[in-house]
Amino acid sequence: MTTENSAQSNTPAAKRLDVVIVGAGFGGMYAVYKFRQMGLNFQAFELGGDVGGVWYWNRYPGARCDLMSVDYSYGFSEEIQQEWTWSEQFAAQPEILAYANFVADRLDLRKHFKFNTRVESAIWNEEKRLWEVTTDKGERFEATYCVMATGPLSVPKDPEIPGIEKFKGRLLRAQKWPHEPISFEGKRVGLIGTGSTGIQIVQEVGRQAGELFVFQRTPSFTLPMRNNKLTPEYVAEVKRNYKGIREAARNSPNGGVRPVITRPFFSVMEHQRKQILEDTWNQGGLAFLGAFSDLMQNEEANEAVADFVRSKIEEVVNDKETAEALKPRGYPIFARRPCLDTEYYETYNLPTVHLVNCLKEQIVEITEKGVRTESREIELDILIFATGYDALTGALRAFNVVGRNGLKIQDYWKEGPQSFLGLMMEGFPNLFTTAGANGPSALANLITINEHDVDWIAGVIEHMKKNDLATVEPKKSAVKRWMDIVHALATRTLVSKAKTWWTGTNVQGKPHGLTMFTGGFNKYREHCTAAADNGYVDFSFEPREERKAA
Ligand code: NA7
Repeated sequence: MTTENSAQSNTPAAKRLDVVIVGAGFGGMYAVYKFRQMGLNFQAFELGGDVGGVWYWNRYPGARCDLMSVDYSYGFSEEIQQEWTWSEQFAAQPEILAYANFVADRLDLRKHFKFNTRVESAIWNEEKRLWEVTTDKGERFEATYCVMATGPLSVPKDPEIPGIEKFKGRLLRAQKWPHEPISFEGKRVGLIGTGSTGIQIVQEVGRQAGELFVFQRTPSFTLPMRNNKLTPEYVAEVKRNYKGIREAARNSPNGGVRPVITRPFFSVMEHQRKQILEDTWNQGGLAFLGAFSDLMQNEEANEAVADFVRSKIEEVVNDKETAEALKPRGYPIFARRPCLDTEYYETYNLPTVHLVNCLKEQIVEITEKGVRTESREIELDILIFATGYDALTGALRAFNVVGRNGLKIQDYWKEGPQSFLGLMMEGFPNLFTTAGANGPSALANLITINEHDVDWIAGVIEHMKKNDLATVEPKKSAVKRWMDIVHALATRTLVSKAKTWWTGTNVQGKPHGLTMFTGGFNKYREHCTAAADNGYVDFSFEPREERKAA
């Protein structure tokens, strides 16, 4: 056995922990709470200055969650759900961040985090059977377990356009928005990207800016959100019924209380289909999403619904050419994350809002003054990037995670992410991911998933403590079986047919393919429960004693 030799070098001695937690989003916050309840010795880290994860960083105007607030909140604490009151059906970023802060204060979580701290590496020490973790502050830790609550959307991606550094105006990134208010009044503003983020920005900035130029490459389908202020009567009903609401969420495919319909599109007559689409469109986005059961399997049904949405765009947008450019074509509706908007298409009727169709007029470069397309240079005071993320795998690949025998995560994931249940990887003992890339992840309610995953991880740690086990990792066969399930399900859905961050096609050089579990959160939960209830037979454990004797 080697001994700690830090005395010989100037490196500070590593602090010994049970668990290192990375991330102060909803996963990391709950992990801190849970592990404290379990009496574990842990330290949590966060690059941002406070709690909230993606909601800490994403402060752009219009940022809002497209899941209902009563869903997109913790269910583990009756006190918290009774004490906190949402003001809107779909909460905006400031309210979600206020909620994260409320939880952190109420449960006194902040003291467990080192904020403004980047974890640089996590390297498995085979001899000591623990993770050696270093930070950008030069600190060193040794932990039995690592919990990576690093989130699916935490590594921003700039557009691959030359000249970004030349721009002399103000460059803003939606995913790392400044904390101070930004005035767009009288300004010429450019926005690149029309995913959920870009759409939310257009609605707000389009009404404030002197002029807004929206650079759109692929149009997204977006549905009316029809947000509501919550009445005291409704809030009282929800609070009385939270138990049932959470139970329903845990047993639903989305991890939330979206309508689940068993009615296939062609099971009803044409005039009835049209009426259902009209009615659900008028009710708002979530109802429309749940109108029919087979839209992600039946291409013909999907195309009919896409046509319906295109006809709505035509009804709203006055300028024919703009309306045509805004109509998404060439990929199934809902294969890119459907956005929920508030008068997005109406914004294009303002004389100050201009759509630049990059499919016809490609961006060539970013210049000192603005954006040069194939046909003109558009001068700008402010340029906003809403160009998305190196999603799902970006955060873990961004730092040095090295498992057994020097196995780097970048190599293990060379062909795309693989794991058992999105929770653990072979060769990376005692390392867990929450809302991992092979779970339901971005396809379901991330708070529900995070709570579930932390509880499951806590179960494994309890099991190991009880049985005096030192290490756990999934068997190769289990990883293979899970990835076969994930891939088989992926072939059954039209989701794979669009180029999106869901399939990794938005980042150059990234392996392509749908690697999230598309079977629904409820099914995912069943798989995870079975993997524990069967005595963890899909995992290899090393007993503590064996090594002592060796
Ligand atoms: P998305 O959905 O990945 O959208 C990014 C957008 O940026 C998308 O419209 C891209 O067009 C566009 N983009 C990227 N690079 C370029 C270049 N070079 N030129 C023009 N347009 C470009 O990210 P979001 O932040 O909107 O949403 C991510 C998730 O956050 C969302 O799904 C919710 O879950 C919350 P492209 O499609 O590549 O043609």
